[in-house]
Amino acid sequence: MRKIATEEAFSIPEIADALEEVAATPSLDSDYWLVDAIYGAESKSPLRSKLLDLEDERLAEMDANGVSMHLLSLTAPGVQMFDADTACGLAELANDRLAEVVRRHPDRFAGLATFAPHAPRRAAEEMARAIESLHLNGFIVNSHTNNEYLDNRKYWPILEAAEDLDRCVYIHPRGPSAGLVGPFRDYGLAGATWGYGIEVSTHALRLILSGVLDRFPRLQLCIGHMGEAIPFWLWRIDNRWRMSTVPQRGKPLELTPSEYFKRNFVITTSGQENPLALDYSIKTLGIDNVLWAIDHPYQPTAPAVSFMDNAPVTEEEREKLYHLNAERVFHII
Ligand code: 1DF
Ligand code: MN
Repeated sequence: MRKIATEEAFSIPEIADALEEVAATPSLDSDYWLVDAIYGAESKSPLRSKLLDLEDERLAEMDANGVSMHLLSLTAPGVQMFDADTACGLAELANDRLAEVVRRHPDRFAGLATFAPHAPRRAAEEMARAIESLHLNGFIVNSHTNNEYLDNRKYWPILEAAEDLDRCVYIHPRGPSAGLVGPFRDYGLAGATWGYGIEVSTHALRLILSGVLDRFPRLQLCIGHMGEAIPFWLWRIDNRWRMSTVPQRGKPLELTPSEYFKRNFVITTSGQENPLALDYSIKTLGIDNVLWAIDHPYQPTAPAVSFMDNAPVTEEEREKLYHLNAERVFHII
C-alpha cells in the first residue's frame, strides 16, 4: 500500500545558519527555546543534521519502514522569525531547493511551499510561483506571524492566492503568540506537549469565527496532531457559539463552526498515535478528512507506521488514510 506521510520537516543550510543567529540573541519569543536547542552554538541535538538530510538517511529510513513518500515542508518556525525582506529571500530559496529535490525523486518526495506572511503581496506572488513554475503541492505556514493571525485583513492576499490556486494551506504549530504565552512559559508547556496545539487550534477558530471562511469559502486548510483537539471540542463549540453569554461579535456566520471545520479543514495524524482518537476523528469528520503523517524527524517513523498499519479501519479506509486523501488534497500524482 502506498504510504504518503504529510507533515515531514526539512531545512536548508542557509536557514539553519540564520536560525543560529536568532539563537545567539536570547529573546522572549516562545520559539526561542526550540531554536536555541536545535541551532544554538552549544546545541548537541541531532535534529539539525536530520532536517538537512534529504537523500541519505531519510530515504534509507523511509525504505526500511515502507514509507513511499514524504510531503516535505520547511520546519517550524519557517521564515517567520526573520525580518520580512530576509524572510522573503529565504522562502524563495527554500522553495527552489525543495522543487529540486522533488524533481530528483518525484516518486519519493512532494513539497509544501513556504512564504513570508509579513510581506503579504510578495507572499502571494511566491505562492503562485511555487505552484505554477515549481509545481509544488500546497503551502505551509507556522501559525502566527509577529503575533498576528491570518484572519487579519492584511493577510487576505495570502488566503485569496491559496483559494485561487486551489491549493491547501497546512497551518503548522509554532510556540504561542506573545499575548497567549504567559502561563505556557513554565514547565515546557510552550512546546508540542500543549502550547503548539493551543496556538494552532486558536488560529483555526479565529479563521472560523471571524467569518473569513464566508469570504473565502473554497479555502482548504489542514491542521496536524489529530486536529489539535478541535474534533473533540466541536459539539461544545457549536453549542456555546449559539448560546454563549459572551455575545458573538461581527458579521453573522453562514454556517455553524463545525460545518466550517468539516468543509474547509482536513486533519493529519502527525504525532498522535492513539487509535481511539483516530476512530473518534474519523467518525466525527468523515474518512475523507483524515490524512496520515509522521512528523519526521521529531517523531520516529516505525511507530507511526505500525499505528496506521494496525488502526481499527477497513482496508479501503486505510487506503484513504495512507494515500488517497493526501493525493486528492495535495494534488499528488
Ligand atoms: C516539535 C514538534 C518540533 C513538532 C517541531 O518542529 C514540530 C517538538 C520544530 O516537539 O520539538 O514540527 N510538531 O509538529 O509536533
Ligand atoms: Mn511538525
